[in-house]
Amino acid sequence: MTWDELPVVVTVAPTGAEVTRADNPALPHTPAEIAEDVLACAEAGAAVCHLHVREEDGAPSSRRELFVEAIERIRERSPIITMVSTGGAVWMPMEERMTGLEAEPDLAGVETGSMNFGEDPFVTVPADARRVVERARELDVGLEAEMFDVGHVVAGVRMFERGELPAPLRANLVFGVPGGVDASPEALDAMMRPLPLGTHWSITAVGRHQRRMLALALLHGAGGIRVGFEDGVYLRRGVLAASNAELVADAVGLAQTLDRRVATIDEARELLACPVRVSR
Ligand code: KMH
Ligand code: ZN
Repeated sequence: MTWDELPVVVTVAPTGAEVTRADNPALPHTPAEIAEDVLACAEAGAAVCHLHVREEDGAPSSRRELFVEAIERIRERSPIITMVSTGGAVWMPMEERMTGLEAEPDLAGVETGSMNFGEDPFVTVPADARRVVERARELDVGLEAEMFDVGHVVAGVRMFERGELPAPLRANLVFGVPGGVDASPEALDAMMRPLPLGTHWSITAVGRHQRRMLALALLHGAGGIRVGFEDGVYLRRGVLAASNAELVADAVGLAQTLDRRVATIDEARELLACPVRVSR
C-alpha cells in the first residue's frame, strides 16, 4: 500500500486535562457525557478516542472508576478504539497518571520524555515510561508513544529498538505545545526523521497552525490525525466548535479534500494491530 492509499485514522481527544467549560461550554465532564460525545464522534468518522476523565465539577481526575465507567459506556454502544492517557495533568504523580490502564482500554498513551508544559514541568523519566509499558503489557493494553519534541521521538525509538516498547511502534507527534516542538514544516521533518519504517504515526497540533499542520502531515503520509477539545476548542479562528463531533467532521473533510480516505473502525483496528478485546 502506498502512502496515498493508507486510510487515515481519526482520533478524538474529547476532554484533556487543561481545557475548561469557560473555554468551550460543550466540554464533556462525566463518563456519561464523555461516552455520549465519543459515540457522536464515532458517527462522524473517529476510529480512536483518547480519554482523560473529570470529576462532575470538571476537575481533572485519576479515579479508576471514572475510566471504567466511560469505557464501559462506550463499549456497550460502539467498537471505537479506546485509549487512555497516562500523561494525565501536570500536577498528577505517576501512580495517578497510570490508573486509566486498570480500566483495560485497547490502547494507552506513554510519554517518552520530559518537557515544560507551558509554565509547568511535565516530567516522565525513562523509569516512569518503563513502568507504564510494563503494566500495559501485564494487562494486554497496546501503547502509543506521545512525543512532544525531537528528543522524545529519539528516546521512544531507542526504547522500541531495545524491545522496551513493544511492536508495533505507534507514535503520536505533538506540535505547538509551549515548551515542546513548534508547529512548522521544519519541525514536522525533524520529528519524522527518527521514525523507523513501518511506524504508524499520527499528528496532533495545538494553536493557530493546527489545521495547516494536520494538512501538511496528511500530505507527508501521516497514518492518523487527532482533534478534539483537548487540542483546540475552535473550528476556525474566532469560531468555537459546537462539539467534538463537529471537529471530527471537519478533520474528516480535511483528509478527504486532500484525497486521503478515512479509516473505518475495523480498518483502524487492523492498521493499529488492535483487535477487539475479549473480556476476561
Ligand atoms: N495534560 C497534559 C499534561 C497525554 O495525554 O498523553 C498531558 C497530556 C498528554 O494530555
Ligand atoms: Zn491527552
